[in-house]
Amino acid sequence: MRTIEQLSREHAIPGTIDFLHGAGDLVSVTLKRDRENSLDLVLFGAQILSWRHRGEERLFLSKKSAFDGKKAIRGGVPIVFPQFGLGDMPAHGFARIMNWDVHRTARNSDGTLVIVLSLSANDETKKMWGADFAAELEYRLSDTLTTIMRVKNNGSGALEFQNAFHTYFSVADIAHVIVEGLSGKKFLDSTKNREPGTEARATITFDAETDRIYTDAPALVRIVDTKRGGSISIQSTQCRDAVVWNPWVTRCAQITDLEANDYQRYVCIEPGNVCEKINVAPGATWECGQTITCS
Ligand code: TA6
Repeated sequence: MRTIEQLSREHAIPGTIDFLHGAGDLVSVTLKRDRENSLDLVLFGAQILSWRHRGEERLFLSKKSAFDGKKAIRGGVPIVFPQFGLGDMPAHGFARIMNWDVHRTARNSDGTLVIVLSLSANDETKKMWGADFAAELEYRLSDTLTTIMRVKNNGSGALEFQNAFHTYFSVADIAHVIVEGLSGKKFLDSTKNREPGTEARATITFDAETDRIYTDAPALVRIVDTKRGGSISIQSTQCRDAVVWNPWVTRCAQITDLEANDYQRYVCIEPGNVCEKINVAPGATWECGQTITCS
């Protein structure tokens, strides 16, 4: 892994894209458009930890999260890949617990700040997943936040995986949050062993543990925060599913890196490909993405 000095020399745009020692001494990167609009991420997990949009923090990050470079960080935008949930690999795959490299940074002529991170098959990933892959995450910060994930199959056989952008959106109070766009959609209820159902409500509200995989998800889902005011739109591409997760009281108390009341402070909306695996042919590159807009 390259040092902060090397990364700064090769990729910093001083005062705009800077590399520093972050929480737990993890290598972190700040993309700063101005005093009120910035993005903080760490190379461990290629994980966004903070997005300040017009002076307001838009993401939830647990105060109890470990920043030890081993355990997944609780909050921000964990990247789920190549496995969703439990399975042969660590929970939600290994992308969120590996150190990613910096491929390039840029400040485009329209002021958009860009960082591209990369992770390729190596001895560590091969112990968990035999596949020969090269993954890239491109973050674009303008007045919106865009993430693009690309996965190339460098092997000679099929490459199959699941993925999701597991974004923890900060909300004023979950009891005053409405999620729009999923009415009439089919889902699997993960609190009931993935029992299938169809969303009968016009909008989703929260008064109990919610953990659903919407399997015919639309490209646009909106969070309306009636207490804070305003809304957040999540526009995705090449994501067939969208997970909606809030642990509520009992499940929250069981998650050791959350405080008892943290369930009130976030909702996860997670566009991805969870039910059916993505299949990438040898030599081909697949991509998906999400753009988050606050109003
Ligand atoms: O995406 C929803 C979910 O899979 C939930 O079932 C829930 O447990 C959550 O992710 C958090 O998983 P984690 O492995 O980060 O504790």
